Amino acid sequence: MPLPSRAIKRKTFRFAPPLSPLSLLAIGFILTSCSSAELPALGFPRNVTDINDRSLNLWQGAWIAAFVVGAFTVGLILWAAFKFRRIDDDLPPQVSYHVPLELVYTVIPFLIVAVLFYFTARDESAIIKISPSTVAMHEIKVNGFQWSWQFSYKDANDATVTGTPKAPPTLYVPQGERVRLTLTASDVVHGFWVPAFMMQMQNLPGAQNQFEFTANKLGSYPGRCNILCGRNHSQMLFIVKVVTPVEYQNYVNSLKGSAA
Ligand SMILES: [Cu+2]
Repeated sequence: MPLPSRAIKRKTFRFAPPLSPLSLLAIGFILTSCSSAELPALGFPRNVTDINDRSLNLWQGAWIAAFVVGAFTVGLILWAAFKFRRIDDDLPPQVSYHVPLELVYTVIPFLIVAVLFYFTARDESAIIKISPSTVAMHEIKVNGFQWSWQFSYKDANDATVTGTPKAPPTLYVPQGERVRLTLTASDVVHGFWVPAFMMQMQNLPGAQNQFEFTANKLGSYPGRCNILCGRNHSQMLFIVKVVTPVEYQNYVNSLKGSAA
């Protein structure tokens, strides 16, 4: 059916672009007070542990891929919007079942997912790899319960520190030495999460999960439960304190002393 003909009035207008991507980026950095040294990390906490070191490339690569795909998509949208904008009342050629085109837009997303999957699986399996028993290791058990955490240090003959929602516990780890955490739960599923380490793993009742890390930077890093585990989930806080090996040894000795 032909479209009702009607005169199209061409309005003259000036295209005032909103903020350009570059100026948006600049405003973003000013608002987040991101320095030029931090810029390549794109908000990623660098060098806190060896886990961060490994996942930094994955993080940067994922952002670059997202920027490229985003820019390409916006470019295509703008190109189509301007090139094929309504000029007259004639219908443009109607295309359906364009097999080559449909193959292209099926294969490209598949390739994107495959590449992201490959790099994610490669880094994840390296991060959760457990060292052979010959490697020197500080072993600490991390038990989650409603509503806090228990840290048991093998170095202190399994002396245990138990936190409460009002007095969140502190997990001490030595700088530059390998630490293995064994995660368990007393009641329901909890999630051990230290945002600055870029690492989280679940505490499962009746099962053990493990991961290892070497902390590079001294400091205190907040941690929390990241699995909604019940009413007081939000109070399941803790601190990870990276201290010098000597301070760690003193702490462990003090635990042994108080347990004796
Ligand atoms: Cu929890």
